[in-house]
Amino acid sequence: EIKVNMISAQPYEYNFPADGVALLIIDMQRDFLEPGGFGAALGNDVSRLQAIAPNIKLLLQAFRNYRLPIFHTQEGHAPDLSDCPVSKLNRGKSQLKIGDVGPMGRILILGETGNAIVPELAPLPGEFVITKPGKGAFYRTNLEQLLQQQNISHLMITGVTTEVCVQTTMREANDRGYECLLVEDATDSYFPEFKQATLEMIRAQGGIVGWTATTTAVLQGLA
Ligand code: TIU
Repeated sequence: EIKVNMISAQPYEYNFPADGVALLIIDMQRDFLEPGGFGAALGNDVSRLQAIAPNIKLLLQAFRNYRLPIFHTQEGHAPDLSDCPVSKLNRGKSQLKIGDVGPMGRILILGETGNAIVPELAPLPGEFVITKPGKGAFYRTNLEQLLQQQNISHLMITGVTTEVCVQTTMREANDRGYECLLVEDATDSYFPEFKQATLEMIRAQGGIVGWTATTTAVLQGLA
């Protein structure tokens, strides 16, 4: 008999099968959280994003303790930029473009210092790491195939930034039939008002894209 767990969430309670849930951590890489990376190159104050790392760490530890599947993603491009559309390369007015050399190595290039996941959330062996060229984690990746192989139907989503890679990924997952919950205090944006708007638009209309809940509520529901 499969245990069904319940989380106190918005717009209403979120039920998930204990053997069908995965943690998805989006792009908690130095590029977006530390000075000198892609986020800073786009003109953002990156300091506010670091505050969510302790909550993601709590979720990571819980999923590790319960031996539940964990997926980390990293946004980045091949060194020859063959997977980067010209439109993305040219976008914006920043001095440093994708592929240029910055203080943490080449901007948004796989394997560079800035591309690494922050040390406190570093993946362990056995956890999945998905590198992705786009904002959504399903575009040009094997994420859907891996989720199907693991019989995962429910996703707890965390990471940065709420209205860009997190929201794109959650919408992609929702269209593919996954029941998604965005953890409110384990995601953030450079723009607090965009984060708030994203939470509201996800759970509006009876949960048109999914659910939101706090880290505490998720940890209680997992127990
Ligand atoms: N710029 C911004 O807010 N985000 C990104 O470019 N990528 C992710 O959200 N990971």
